[in-house]
Formats: sequence, structure tokens, C-alpha cells
Amino acid sequence: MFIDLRSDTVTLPSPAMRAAMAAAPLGDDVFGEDPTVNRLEALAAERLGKEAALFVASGTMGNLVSLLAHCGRGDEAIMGDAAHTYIYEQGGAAALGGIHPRALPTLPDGSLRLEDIVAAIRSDDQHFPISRLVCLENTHNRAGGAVLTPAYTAAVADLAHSHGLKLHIDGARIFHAAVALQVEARELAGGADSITFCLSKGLAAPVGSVVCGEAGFIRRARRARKALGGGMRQAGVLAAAGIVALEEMVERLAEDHAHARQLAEGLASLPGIAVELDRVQTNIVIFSLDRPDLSPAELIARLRQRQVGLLAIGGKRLRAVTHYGITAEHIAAAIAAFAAVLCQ
Ligand code: TLP
Repeated sequence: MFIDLRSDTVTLPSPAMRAAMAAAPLGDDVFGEDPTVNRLEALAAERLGKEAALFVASGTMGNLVSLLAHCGRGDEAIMGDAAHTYIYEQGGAAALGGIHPRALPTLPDGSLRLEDIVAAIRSDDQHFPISRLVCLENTHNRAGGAVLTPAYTAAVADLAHSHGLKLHIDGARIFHAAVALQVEARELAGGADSITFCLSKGLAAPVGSVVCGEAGFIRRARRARKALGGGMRQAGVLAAAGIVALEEMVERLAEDHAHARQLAEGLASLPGIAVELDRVQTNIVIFSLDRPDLSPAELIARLRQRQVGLLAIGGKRLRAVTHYGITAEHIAAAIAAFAAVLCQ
């Protein structure tokens, strides 16, 4: 069996999801008439403590419609230089929305310095774009799944609001953060004006993400979704799996976190591998390979021959992600495969 640690996006729907998809009552969601989409949106809004929600095709679409709903052309969005929105979304907000990204250093724990945010907010001067939005990411992908606390998020929200800016959270893995911190997801979304989370990563639904925020914001995001071609008609067939994801798949994320720790500790003992164990807080393990005789690409190729999948994320860094379908036995087998490659 292939032990696929490349991403939690590879998860397959559970039997309960397949059954719910087959049985879901459907309608035309662009008319607002798909009862299953409506149920998912109400459930998501309630879980995130927001007024309303919008089902979208992907995390990328969720972030993009959020930025389009908050910002106009020529407005500026402040974000980390390691943020998914900055690195991995094709610059969509700039390309499609004319939104100028202002990148600040992302700290190793996934946060932005409050002083850096304040310093980046533009004064009222015709030379400058208008600062409109701050974006955070929780958990932080390139910071190895690090979590941002409710206190930090509230501090950024207060700061943004006191300068007339909004706060968006890319919460693709917000439920991982909630489980790791043992808080409700709504506490992590507290002061944010919008939050996107993904159903199709650790929560194992086959497709989709949800954007949550106040009703007027969601109306604007819905318009943006339609313009992007994201009006999905009988989307309840997908939303049904999302409902199961929210109701049945959140608590089990603790297993994925335990497996990530098991993997990180196993890797830390191998020659040429460096893992910062403190940074392994959820289901992502980022480590570096420092061996003159082996490049990250070669390590990946050799592990693939041994039925283990990983991703290279630049330089000497590699990433492994645990998820639904990966067991403690798979992790033990993966560590044995690493040992066979690195110690031969
Ligand atoms: N991340 C993917 C890749 O794009 C890197 C992964 O394998 O981790 N926000 C965050 C924090 C994400 O990690 C991702 C996906 C997204 C947004 C985008 O979600 P999708 O892939 O649904 O567009």
C-alpha cells in the first residue's frame, strides 16, 4: 500500500460521506434552493460563530472571494510572505481583483509581528494604495502546521479594526488548530471579519471549502463566486459530505496530530534529518535534509520506490502530512523506509 504523506488533500471520503452524498436532497443552489448546501452553510456559520456562510469549490476560491469581497482595485491586503495566499494562489487577488499584496515577514511560528502590521498600514497619501485588509493563516502551512492562539488573533483583529482595516483568516486547517488548542473553532475566528476553512483536507470530504462572515460580506462573496464560475447548482451532493465532515471528522484530528508527532520523533533520530519538534503541533511535519550524498529530490524518489510519498517544499526542506487513512502502523513503516534509505 502507498503511504501517501504528500498532503491531507489526498484523503478519500468516508463510507458515511458516500451514503450521505447518495441520499442528499438537492436543488439549484444559484437560486438558493439546495437544502443540503443551505444546511451546510448554516452549520458552518454556527461552528465558526458567524452570521452567514458560503460553500465554495476550494480553499483557493474561498480566499479569493473573501479578498474580492473586502477589497476593491488598488486596495492593499497585508499578509505574510509565507502565506498560502501569497505563495500558492497564483497571485489571484492581484491578477483578478487588482488587489496589491503587502508581504510582511512570516515568523517561524506562523504569526506576523504586530509592530510590522502597524508599520505597514498606509497613511492617507495619494502615492499609496489604501490599506484595507490583514490576512492570517491558521494553522500555518509553511510554518509546519503551527497554530495561532485566540489571544493572538484577537490582538491582530483589534489592531486592524482600530485602523479601519478588516481581518481575514485562511483557516484551511482551523479545526486542526481548535483540536490542538482544545478550544472551539469559533474562539479562533473571534474578531475576524471572515474565515475560510477546508472540508477537503483533514476533514476528508471530497470537494469544497466554506467562507464565513457577516451577512453583507457573504452577499458580496456570493457575487464574486458567481463571477468566478463557482455557482455550482446541485452542489448538495458535495455539501452532504461536508456536513458529515463537520459532524464526524473533527475530533479524530487528534489521531493525525499524534501520528505527526510519532513521525517527527522517528525522523529526528535519523542521520542527516533535522526536525524542530516544538513546531510539530498538528498534522504537518516539516524537516530538512542535510546530506552531501542525497538531495531532497533523490530522497523522495527513493522513498517512493518504498511506497512512501512526500513533498519537497524548497531548498533542503521537505513536508509530510498525516490524515484520515494513515495509521500508526503506516507511520512505523514510513520511518522504517526512511531508515532503510538514510542508513544504507
Ligand atoms: N494547500 C495545499 C497546497 O496548495 C500547498 C497543501 O497540500 O497543503 N490555504 C492553505 C493554508 C492551504 O494549505 C491550502 C492548500 C489552501 C489554502 C488552498 O486550498 P485548495 O487546495 O482547496 O485550493
